[in-house]
Amino acid sequence: MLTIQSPETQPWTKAEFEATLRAQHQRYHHLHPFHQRMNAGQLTPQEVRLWVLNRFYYQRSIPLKDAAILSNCPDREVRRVWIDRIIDHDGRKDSEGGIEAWIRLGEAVGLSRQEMLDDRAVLPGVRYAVDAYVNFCRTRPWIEAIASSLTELFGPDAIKDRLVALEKHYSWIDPKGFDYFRTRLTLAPQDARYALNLVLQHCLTRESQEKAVQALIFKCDLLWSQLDALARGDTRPIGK
Ligand code: AHQ
Repeated sequence: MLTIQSPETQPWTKAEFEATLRAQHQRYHHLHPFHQRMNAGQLTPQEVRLWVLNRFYYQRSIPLKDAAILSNCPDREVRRVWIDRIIDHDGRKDSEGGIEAWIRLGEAVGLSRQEMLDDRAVLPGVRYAVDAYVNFCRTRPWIEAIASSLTELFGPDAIKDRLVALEKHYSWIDPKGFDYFRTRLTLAPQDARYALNLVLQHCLTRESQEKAVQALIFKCDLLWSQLDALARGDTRPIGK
């Protein structure tokens, strides 16, 4: 029997689907007032340290969410590629990895390694956003979790602008501390391209396409809410 699909249920073409994913750029955290203030050189050293310390909780959670995606993904070809993301952050014998590079960023802004690794300093709003991301990747189908990583379509331009601003306005920070961002400028576009192709290739029904877009919106919102918490600062009666 011929089933006529209505415009609301008909799958998007690949071009329409990709355009809908890329349209979420308008929700990306480069537009958040905190990042806008950072790029304008208006953050105090204390605000920079708060950002570096709290973003570190996000960075060191990335391998956990990527390992969750691996554990849910039955496709060996995908796992063989995706596993590199864990190594990019955790490092291995011959490479320090992004987590170590972020600790060096912490030291460059005046935080000790011990402070960076002290979970108690993480703001509640940051912790809950990051933990929500890890749990999303643990509990949702692997392709939806991969779709949530597509914020990296927007990352490189934001990091490029940030790097220029940090070097221009924050001369009190040793620029070697920014090595992490320089590495992302190479890795993020590769990661985003691979993830986008997987999502376009696997989400062929309108329902799966819309779930992929919702996963990307969810991720934009969690990145946004981290910065909302940072903009408010530590309002707890007892800091740790
Ligand atoms: O440094 C970042 C990073 O390693 C990742 C992994 C990726 C993912 O899998 O969700 N997202 C991401 C991001 C990183 N840096 C953020 C920034 O603004 O510095 C951007 C963030 C992202 O866009 O998701």
